[in-house]
Amino acid sequence: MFKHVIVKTPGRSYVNGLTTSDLGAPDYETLLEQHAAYVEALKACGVSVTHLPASEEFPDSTFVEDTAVLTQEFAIVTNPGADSRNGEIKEMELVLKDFYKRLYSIKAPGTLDGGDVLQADDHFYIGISDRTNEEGARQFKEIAEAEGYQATIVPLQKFFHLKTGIAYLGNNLMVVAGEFIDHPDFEKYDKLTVPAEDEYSANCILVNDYVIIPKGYEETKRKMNQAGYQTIELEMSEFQKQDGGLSCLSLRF
Ligand code: CIR
Repeated sequence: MFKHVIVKTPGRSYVNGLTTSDLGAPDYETLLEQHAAYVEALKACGVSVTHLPASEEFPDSTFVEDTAVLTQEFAIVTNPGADSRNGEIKEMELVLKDFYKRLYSIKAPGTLDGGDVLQADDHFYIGISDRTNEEGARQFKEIAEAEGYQATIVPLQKFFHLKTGIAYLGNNLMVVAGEFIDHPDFEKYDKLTVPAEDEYSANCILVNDYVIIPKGYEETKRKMNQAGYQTIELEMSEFQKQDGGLSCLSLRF
């Protein structure tokens, strides 16, 4: 069970953040509404929320997931691979000191974004991407193994972050899209497969009794409901415009 989450309000500078999408400029008022709905959905899942104020100097800092990886026992502060985002970890480290005694960090020349780390029970999968390099992944694996977890490094072919295309729903069930559908590293799991046109819905989060998914993906929702999961749907358009998904907007622990 998750008891806490950390989220961060997007600032006005959000519209100048990093993106590879051609979906147009985000609308700030709509963005704030969508963020507020996200926070309400998390509260409905029964967690307490640490809500950080906006930081205009870091346009992408609402995507808090990239700054840390949290478990019930320890936290790893990352070393984000994008220069404009790297300073986001300072605030997060201070926040995490209030919650964790065992606090690790990824050190240069290693880089790692939290979006590249997926936890499935006692196993971490670490993507190597444009943001996470081999050294960052190696450091993460070493820390995770020393803490008694298994860890597998997964070089990405196309996805931006590992969790852009995969999510774990417990009960041995992986939501998979694109290059992860037939990936040997995920062979042992049952699969909920997301087709290419619905790929954005592969980034979803299990928070206690609910799976939060982006709105507008009926087939993904149907498959989840059929598998026995209750779903909460959220409009995510303004986050998608900046390459962000549901998991990126919170740290859950
Ligand atoms: C970035 O490029 O860093 C942000 N615009 C999007 C980050 C999304 N984070 C994630 O997938 N974990």
